[in-house]
Amino acid sequence: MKTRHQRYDIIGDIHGHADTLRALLKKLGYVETNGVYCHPERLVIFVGDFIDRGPKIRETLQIVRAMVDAGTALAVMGNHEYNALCFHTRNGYGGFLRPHTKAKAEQHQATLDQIAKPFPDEWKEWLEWFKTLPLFLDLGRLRVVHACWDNEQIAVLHASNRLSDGLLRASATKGTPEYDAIEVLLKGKEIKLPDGHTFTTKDGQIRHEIRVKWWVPADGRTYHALSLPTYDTAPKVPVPASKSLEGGYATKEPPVIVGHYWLVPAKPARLAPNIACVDYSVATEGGMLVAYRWDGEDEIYPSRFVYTNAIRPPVLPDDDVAIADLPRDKAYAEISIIRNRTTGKNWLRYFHEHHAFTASQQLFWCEVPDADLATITAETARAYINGRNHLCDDCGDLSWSSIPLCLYGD
Ligand SMILES: [Mn+2]
Repeated sequence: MKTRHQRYDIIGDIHGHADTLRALLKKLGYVETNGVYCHPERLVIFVGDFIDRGPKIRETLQIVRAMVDAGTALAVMGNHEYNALCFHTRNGYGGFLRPHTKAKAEQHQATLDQIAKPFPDEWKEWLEWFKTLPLFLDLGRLRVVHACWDNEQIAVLHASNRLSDGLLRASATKGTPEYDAIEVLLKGKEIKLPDGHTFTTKDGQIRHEIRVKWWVPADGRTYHALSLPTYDTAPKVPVPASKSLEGGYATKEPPVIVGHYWLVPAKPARLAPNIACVDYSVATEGGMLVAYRWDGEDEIYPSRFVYTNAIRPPVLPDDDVAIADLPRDKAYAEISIIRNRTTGKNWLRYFHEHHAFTASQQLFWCEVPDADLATITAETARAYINGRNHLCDDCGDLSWSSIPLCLYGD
């Protein structure tokens, strides 16, 4: 008889993109009840990196924590949560475990602006919650960690799978075994380039190390072949024997799902038969939030990735131009299609002065791709808006509307 396994949806780095998270959860069949997303047969596993970068960090944390507290999701720690703990923990020598340099503060700025400064007491609670997140999850036939699975480094933690104050302090000191363990699990493996070689990151920083495909044994392979993602400029000379790369991750071991690697948005693919990354840069232009639906398989199936393109608050400068005024519909609403001269995007504007809801909900907007323009008529406009993202007329922000546009008689 076939054993029934718990089935999981492993969701990649969110970085404050709460609207996109809601859209992905909905696509995966999770329904929100009393603030908690739930699926009748499945659980979510979040790979960490909830904070920094994006516009709705607090809401992201609220969605994730509500699910973890209710038992509809598990979550592991990302390097951004770890860095935040170090940034806000005093080192006992007048400074902090993570120095408050300009570069490090900038990486953390969105979280400082959105939570730490306006809600300092609440922020302390979030930091305490971060400490409850496991550093890795070994579920027997499935493993989840933010960046890299390494049995030797996991052994260093002596079965302690939480960041206690002692482990936090030890791990913040370079040269300790705890430092290496946290680096590897949460940030992945890096190797130093040969002398004279550097590469430049997306942020413009010059680096002397590259991230490597930690599951691949180094034996004889080049820096270029081992780089993750593949750096075209990485030298095509063999990497010298290096302890940190010994062995790789055996293909017979259970599948590992990670986030972290900020992959270039593309159709998600596995990295190896038993390795998948679900981080496709939701916080960058054109990015996506990705999930892997695991049903007990020992190998990653490319068909089981599910993803949503990042939903961003649109720019609404005052250079909109009407390109079509449609006749009023049966509800006698004003309907027009507007093109924004700066962004080149089209918006369907639907205004109904007798709408059943409050004043701010009388005006509905949604984006219209060029290809759909010809399909919109007075008869179809209302149906077109329903089920899409609506713009909130109060704040100009995009919201995944829980109130569909329905009028009396619908
Ligand atoms: Mn990360």
